[in-house]
Amino acid sequence: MASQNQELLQAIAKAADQYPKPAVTFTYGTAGFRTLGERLPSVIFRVGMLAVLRSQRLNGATIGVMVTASHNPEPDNGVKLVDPAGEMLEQSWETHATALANCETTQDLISAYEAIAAQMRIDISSPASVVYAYDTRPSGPGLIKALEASLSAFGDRVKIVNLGITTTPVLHYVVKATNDRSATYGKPTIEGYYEKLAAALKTLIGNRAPLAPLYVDCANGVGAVALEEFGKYVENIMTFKALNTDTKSKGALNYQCGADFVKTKQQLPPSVAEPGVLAQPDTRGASFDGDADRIVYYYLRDGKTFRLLDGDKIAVLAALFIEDLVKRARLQDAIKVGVVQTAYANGSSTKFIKERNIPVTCTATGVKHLHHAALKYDVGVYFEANGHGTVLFSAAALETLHKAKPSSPEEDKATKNLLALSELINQAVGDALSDLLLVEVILAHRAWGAAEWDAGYEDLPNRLVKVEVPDRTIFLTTDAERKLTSPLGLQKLIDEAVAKVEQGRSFVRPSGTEDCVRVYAEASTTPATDQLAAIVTDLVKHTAAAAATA
Ligand code: 16G
Ligand code: MG
Repeated sequence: MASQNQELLQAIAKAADQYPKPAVTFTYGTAGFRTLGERLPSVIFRVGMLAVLRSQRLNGATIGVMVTASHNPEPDNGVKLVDPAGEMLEQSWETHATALANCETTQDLISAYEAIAAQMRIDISSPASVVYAYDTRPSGPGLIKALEASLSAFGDRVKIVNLGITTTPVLHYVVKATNDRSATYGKPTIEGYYEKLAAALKTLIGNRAPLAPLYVDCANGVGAVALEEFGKYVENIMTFKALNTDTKSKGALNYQCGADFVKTKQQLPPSVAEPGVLAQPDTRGASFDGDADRIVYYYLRDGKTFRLLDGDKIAVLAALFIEDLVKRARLQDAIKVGVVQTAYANGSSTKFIKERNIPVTCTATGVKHLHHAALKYDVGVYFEANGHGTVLFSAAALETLHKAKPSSPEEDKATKNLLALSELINQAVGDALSDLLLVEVILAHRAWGAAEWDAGYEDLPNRLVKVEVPDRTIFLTTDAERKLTSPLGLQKLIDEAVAKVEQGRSFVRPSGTEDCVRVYAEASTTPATDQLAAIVTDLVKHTAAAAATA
């Protein structure tokens, strides 16, 4: 075996020589590695090596590799690993990813790789399985070549599946389905996913009238491809009016469109604001982000005023609907619904949910944190305000539903609808497409338009400020990022500023994706919010500058 491993190491080294590391320090952050696409070939090569190790460590379970930079500008790209259950890579492995990515030479790389294998007693010649996909970015195909060069160095020890151009959530689904030994989750293919969603949608819509056509801004990204393909499966039930579907023109991706644009600018993309698009009263639109794992909705109130229906609004809609169904199925003693949010959730949404006796957990920013917290509920509804999210049904909840003995047609129907919802909602990760179907189904069941959905609660005015500081690593948080523990004394000053403002709330956290600190503020009025945001921003700037000169 030793000589076999030597040969393999030589093959890896030879291939790695083709992908030298540029003079850049890489970090596997909240959303994997992300930077200019042209800097990434060596990183992707090494991620391929790590994917194989991870698979080997997990007895050959299939690992996913997704090449995307989501809502970032077109020249950027990124890569992240997907664990066998379709979840984000286990956090302890992020360090290994960072370590491999930063090895300066091939020799260092091979040593670091062997060290990880030795530490975890992994036989590097054992079988592995990797499935990968990429979005529509121009740098994608080149980066995939680097990935393939890495994976093929292992010869036929590694089983490889290339899904081609598809969305992040589709890849997560395929990973989960591939590893599902009971084979109940669905066929492990892109088509399998669409079939599953379409079947669940048909069950849930039943003999209701077809849904109203929906405008979908695809951010000129891979969501356009998914929407077009999926649309064919549900032609009789719903029609999509796809906007921003240009995946070919240079510079179009995420430019003045997409969920991130809408959420951060709090306005319609110019293409959606064109006269006639949302003109009919109560016409809804939705925006995907660049890799279609985020969605926000909107409409024009009274045909004029832009109203955003963000991740918080989706969470509330979903949690209340599911809670209703659980009660109708008379399963409220066995199935507890809970909501997971982050500090960015609008205070009004949290209050609204709590007043309805639904428990709320607050976690740090980033899908993996919300996902893990949601697993603690029988049905865990998790959404970030920015539109990342999904609903997780625990194994116990599914068993309760499968074994339920309904004593009336209404109970039977509610139980079946809950089961269909668990099929409609991506159980691996938030999916803009699956979330869109969830929203549409709920609105159809409630016979609501956007205005009725929006009517539940009124968002508090809020501001998000990006602050560039000399060193963001001095900002340390606790209490799900709601409080600072460092720099010392800053939190007290923020608390004092907040106390002076009606319904005031503000927090400061270092970004996990950019070199900056983010300040969030909300209050009862817009002027008060702006003022609070400005005061806290000043506090942050002064403290950071003082720390830099100290
Ligand atoms: C990443 C996260 C997203 C989070 C954002 C925060 C995933 C897949 N994505 O995009 O959930 O909201 O980072 O960015 O986890 P920030 O740390 O720069 O504020
Ligand atoms: Mg995304």
